[in-house]
Amino acid sequence: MKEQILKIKENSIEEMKKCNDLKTLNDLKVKYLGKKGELTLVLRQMGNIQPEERPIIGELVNQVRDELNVLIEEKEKELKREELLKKLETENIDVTEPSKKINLGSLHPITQIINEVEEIFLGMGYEIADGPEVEKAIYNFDKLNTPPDHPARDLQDTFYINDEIVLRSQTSPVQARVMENQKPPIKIICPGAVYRSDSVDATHSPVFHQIEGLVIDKNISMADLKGTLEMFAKKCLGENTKIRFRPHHFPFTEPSAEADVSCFVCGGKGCRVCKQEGWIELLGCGMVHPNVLTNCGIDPKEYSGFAFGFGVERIAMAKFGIEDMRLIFENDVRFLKQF
Ligand code: 2U9
Repeated sequence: MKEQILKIKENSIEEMKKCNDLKTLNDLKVKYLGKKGELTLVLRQMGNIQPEERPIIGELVNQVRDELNVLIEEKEKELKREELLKKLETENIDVTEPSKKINLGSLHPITQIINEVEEIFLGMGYEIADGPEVEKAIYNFDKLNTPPDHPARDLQDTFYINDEIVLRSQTSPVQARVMENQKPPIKIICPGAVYRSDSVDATHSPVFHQIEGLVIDKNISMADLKGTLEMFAKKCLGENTKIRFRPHHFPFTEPSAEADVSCFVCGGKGCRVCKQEGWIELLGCGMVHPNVLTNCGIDPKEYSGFAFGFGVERIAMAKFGIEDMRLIFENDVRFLKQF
């Protein structure tokens, strides 16, 4: 049996020398060392030999198997190296071949407007504040001087989760939360999605975006509000933009106003965008109502402030010439790729 084992070793080494590809090498491994390989079969015949010979034969088989394993491993490394060298010699990469075209996306027009407005106000020293979209009615209405019988609180206008929780109908609750948690001076803008129970049409959507701003400090006056908004309008819509204020009413500001800007398409002469008026309604604003300051833990005798707010979709529609708000939310790539 010893001779048989040594013969197997001799044969396998001989065959391995001739082998020059990985597939044949693997076949050789199976042939000699596999489950039904020649060396394994020798072990199965151990029953036929003298018991005292068994350990000697067993050790010899193990020794031969270890040697073969080492040789196979070395041969494998050698063949792999040869294969790689052959590949490097034969495969050429054409670095001048045009690459596959990658379709780059772009920022959604609403995101573009929000980014642009953020940049302008960051430049004026404002911070950006964020808050929950599912909000307590207390923050969305009560603290903002909007009593339970106010029409804005009607089920027809606001999405209620239950009696106390709503989908925020404005980003003002973010400002109320900041006022509660931060001592003045406060200078923030709050961009984000808001929800109102409106049917979808060319100018309405149950979800839209707002940017609201708030400044609270000592001696803040209507002059600061006007100067800030004029600066903003010029930076956002062009240096020649004019701004005008019309009296208005909001429960959270007193006095309140709506601000219009001279049409940035025709410069005020009258065109399709401004509906021949020369002016475009931009935003709502006012001096923060003393009740709101008190409700949010700020003493109205010591501090005053102004606030403003606008709908991002309306600005995007005017600026990009979009005539139907539904296009903004449908996310049709043919529409979006124009921006
Ligand atoms: C606090 C106090 C006052 C935010 C303001 C407006 C005026 C306003 C609307 C314009 C169109 C929103 O998208 S829209 O429907 N907003 O006119 N918003 S003053 O006033 C605040 C906010 C927070 C604590």
